[in-house]
Amino acid sequence: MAKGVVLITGSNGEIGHSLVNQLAAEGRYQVVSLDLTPVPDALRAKCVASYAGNIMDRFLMDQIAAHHEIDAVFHLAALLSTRGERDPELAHQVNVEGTLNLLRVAQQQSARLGRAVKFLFPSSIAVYGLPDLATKAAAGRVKEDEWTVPVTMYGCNKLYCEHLGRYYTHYHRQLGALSSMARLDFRSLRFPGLISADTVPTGGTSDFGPEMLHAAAKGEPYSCFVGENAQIPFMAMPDAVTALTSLLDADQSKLSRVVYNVSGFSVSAKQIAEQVKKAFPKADISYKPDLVREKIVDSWPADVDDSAARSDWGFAPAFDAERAFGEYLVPRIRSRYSK
Ligand code: AKB
Repeated sequence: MAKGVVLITGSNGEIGHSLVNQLAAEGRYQVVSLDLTPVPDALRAKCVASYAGNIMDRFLMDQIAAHHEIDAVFHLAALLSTRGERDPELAHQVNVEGTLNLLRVAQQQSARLGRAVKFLFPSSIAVYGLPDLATKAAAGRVKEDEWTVPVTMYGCNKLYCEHLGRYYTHYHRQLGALSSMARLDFRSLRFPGLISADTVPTGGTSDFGPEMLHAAAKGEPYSCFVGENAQIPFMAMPDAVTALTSLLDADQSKLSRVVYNVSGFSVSAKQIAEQVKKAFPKADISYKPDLVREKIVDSWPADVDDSAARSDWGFAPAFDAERAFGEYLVPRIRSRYSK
């Protein structure tokens, strides 16, 4: 039987890189990649086709859909929270209009193939908005339906796109004669901050975690843009990729929601610094909070309740903070920067 085709947007980004590598290693799917900039040759070699272009380009998207019978979309392309605050209207265009364009294509593909195309959407902890630190401390591990009052354009965009996905899955053209088979199958994860050994993120507000680690590994000083008590959950990149592929594989009848919290470990900036200094004792880390970025981090929960993901589709992160730093991040980063 021919392998199914998955389309990955934002394939040049942090998650994209790891996901293309993982899917190529598993060999279960043919990967079609799309990013604004061409993917490097090593990644391109792992794809059946690679496109460089804009997700808002209707013509390009229709062309991709005409050339490939897409079974699943991983729509990773987005402008992150700090970048989004610098240009909110652009963030809305990319994050909302771009997503709508992808949903349109996936819906049409579902109708054409007569089966629901799966649409995997990484949402974010940024959909939450806690008003102050006292409320954050009292809220503890926040559930999916609590405190969804985001304070960033990116958080608003992600929350709205979750609703768009739910709409396309259950109600799209509900007054028309389309059968439910013509609808797509939207599944979303709310990721915490992600830390990868291979890439450093850009444009996010959880970037202080990965930036601190990568700077120390390169022997560079790091001035942290949040105070040492700022705390949010993080996840090691391999767990993020496994979460996406596990949700892709999950039995639809077991899914009680379209959007799931997932978490790895909840740590403060100071606890990240301690892990970094354990591995790199000469790390030069100081704190110079940017009050606006810190306020954004403070509006995100210190941790999330991911029990629905655990019980519905067996989510179980392999890495707590000790294992993430000790067994994945530090060894891999050491070898990366020693080359
Ligand atoms: C960001 O900081 O904007 C992202 C996120 C938490 O979704 N890493």
